[in-house]
Amino acid sequence: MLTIYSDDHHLHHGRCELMDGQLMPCFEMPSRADHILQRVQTRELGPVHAPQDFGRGPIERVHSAAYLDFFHGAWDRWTEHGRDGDLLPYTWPARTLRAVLPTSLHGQLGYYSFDGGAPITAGTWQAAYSAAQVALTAQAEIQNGAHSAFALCRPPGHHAASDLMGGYCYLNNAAIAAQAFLDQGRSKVAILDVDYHHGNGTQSIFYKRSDVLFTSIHGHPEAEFPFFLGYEDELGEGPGEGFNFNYPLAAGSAWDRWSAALELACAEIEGYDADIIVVSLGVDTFKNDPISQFKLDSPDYLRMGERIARLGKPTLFVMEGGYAVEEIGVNAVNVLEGFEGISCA
Ligand code: SP5
Ligand code: ZN
Repeated sequence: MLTIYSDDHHLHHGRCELMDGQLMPCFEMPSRADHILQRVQTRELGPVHAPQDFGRGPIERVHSAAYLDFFHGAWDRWTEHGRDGDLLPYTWPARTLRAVLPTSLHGQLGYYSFDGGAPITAGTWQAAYSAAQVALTAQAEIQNGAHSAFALCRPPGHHAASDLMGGYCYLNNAAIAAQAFLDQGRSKVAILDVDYHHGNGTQSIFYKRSDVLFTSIHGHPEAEFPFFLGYEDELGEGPGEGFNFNYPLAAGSAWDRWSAALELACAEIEGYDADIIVVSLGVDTFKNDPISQFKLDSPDYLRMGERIARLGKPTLFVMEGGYAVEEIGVNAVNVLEGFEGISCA
């Protein structure tokens, strides 16, 4: 399997995130992607290519131009204020307030974000832009006939909505790739989001549409980030009704319960008869993940990849979360090796 990777991810290295009521060192760090790349190479998964640059056009198919302009310019506005540390939002237009766009940097950052987990640093825009190009380049490979490809991107994307950052995410790499497939003539894309957290951004982008089926298996939002989306009764809206499926699971869920949910998601994907599958590949379902509560073990990721392969469709894997840095390479690449039918424990 071909991997697309850019070193630009190193340009994004946040110092702190606001998590569980405290400022904590960022869990989403550059060494995550470094470990995955290393594993891709030691397992000889296949060639590793740099991304092409498709420009801002395909990103604007998913994100609003106003949001992209804000994100692109935010760091310079921050340094013009004489600041140089990470920029974090702190006030959001929650219930009873108005979703107006203020003129102030902090007002605008609140408007364009939903949590304090996505710091903007000097290199965040470039890293996120390159991550989107990584996803688009892997997408183009499949569009040109490959059966599968791996977009090894960071920062991740599935929490980012059309004009919202949060949850370590700025640009929704998987959604951008899914939209590119449609724009290049495919008519049905199924997204399978296996990250531990609900892919609220991806869900919201496609919620009213039937050309993208969204399925997600995740920690129950009653008890887990992002709390405010990802419930079972969210089935899509208008023309999108019946094209959104959430499988929230309790803390402590291991492969038995997780794989039962995967069967349900796969049944929906099979019924939908997608042209293409995009997997939002988070491995924060791992038993030793520092911020998550599922109990998947490394060999389970082989089974995951095998099951996805049995869907029998061209499949784009887009890297999302996973914070057990030492094991992230083994777990992520196990999914890909399972998909390819190469068994390795
Ligand atoms: C892409 C992705 O995986 N983003 C995840 C963002 C999660 N941010 C909030 C984490 C809250 C963790 N709570 C852990 C409780 C541990 N006792
Ligand atoms: Zn996650």
